[in-house]
Amino acid sequence: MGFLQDKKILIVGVASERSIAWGTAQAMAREGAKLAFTYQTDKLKKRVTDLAAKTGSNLVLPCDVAEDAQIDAVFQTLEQEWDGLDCIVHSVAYAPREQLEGNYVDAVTRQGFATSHDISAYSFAALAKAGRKMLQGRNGALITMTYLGAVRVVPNYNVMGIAKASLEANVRYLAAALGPEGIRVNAVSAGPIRTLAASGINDFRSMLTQVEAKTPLRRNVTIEEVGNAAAFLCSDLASGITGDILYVDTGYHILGMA
Ligand code: NAD
Ligand code: 0WE
Repeated sequence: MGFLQDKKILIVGVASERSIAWGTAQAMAREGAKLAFTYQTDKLKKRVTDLAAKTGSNLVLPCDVAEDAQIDAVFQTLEQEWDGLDCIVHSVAYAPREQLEGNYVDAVTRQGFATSHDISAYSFAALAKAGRKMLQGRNGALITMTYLGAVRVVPNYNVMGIAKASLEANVRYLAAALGPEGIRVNAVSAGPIRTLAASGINDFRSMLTQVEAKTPLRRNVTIEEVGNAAAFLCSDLASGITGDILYVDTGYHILGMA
């Protein structure tokens, strides 16, 4: 019996077989969870539906997290399918492309700042708000994905770093607000991984090479490793852990000088 046997879990953020959300879904399915998935746009519907099927799931719903109506519709459907929900996995981030290069002060704009915070940070609270009723009374859990750029300066990460800092504070405020209802809230801080969100980032390859050369384990992390940690945080094995950021980055974040 897996450590998530029969838990009902919503996965938000699968875009491809390289997605961190997909590594998480696979780990959770392996441990016995029943999964539902969302996709951002119609372009991704077939891809997500095909991946969901590999985990035995046919619950695949549209959800652009910029739209409250779409978020509400997800939980309306889930309420008809399931008697409750044990976990929501939020694995979503977006900043307009031009925000993610060059000097932060040159790049940042009011609109770029607002959009990146809306999609990458507020959306986690929005899912918590809409999913709250279904998560109550069953030791529910919320998980999100963050990055070291929230707490250290990483060249070109720019406004995404500020949005991830907001997301990490969101983890703590949500944990305090929902703890009395038995709902735990945590984040996994992953090392760099080549996913769709990383494609088109200048010099991403050299980031991976640098990490490999310097980090304690001398290699990059995988979506399977991030997924295993997320599955643990969702499970009753982590019943005493809330409001925390768990680094799954082959140890890179401990370094002061490499
Ligand atoms: P990915 O491209 O596979 O996933 C990003 C997801 O965000 C996609 O599924 C996309 O559809 C979704 N998304 C973007 N805007 C959305 C919107 N408006 N509504 C709904 N969904 C939306 O890339 P990934 O690397 O797996 O990213 C997942 C999470 O992991 C992100 O929060 C990212 O910041 C975080 N993360 C990534 C890395 C990395 O190096 N890849 C490292 C640490 C943390
Ligand atoms: O969180 C991320 C990336 C999130 C992301 C990626 C894109 C690319 C396409 C957000 N918005 C967009 N917008 C797009 O138009 N990561 C942790 C991966 C990442 O991105 C970087 C990194 C790392 C690491 C950008 C600059 C520097 C380092």
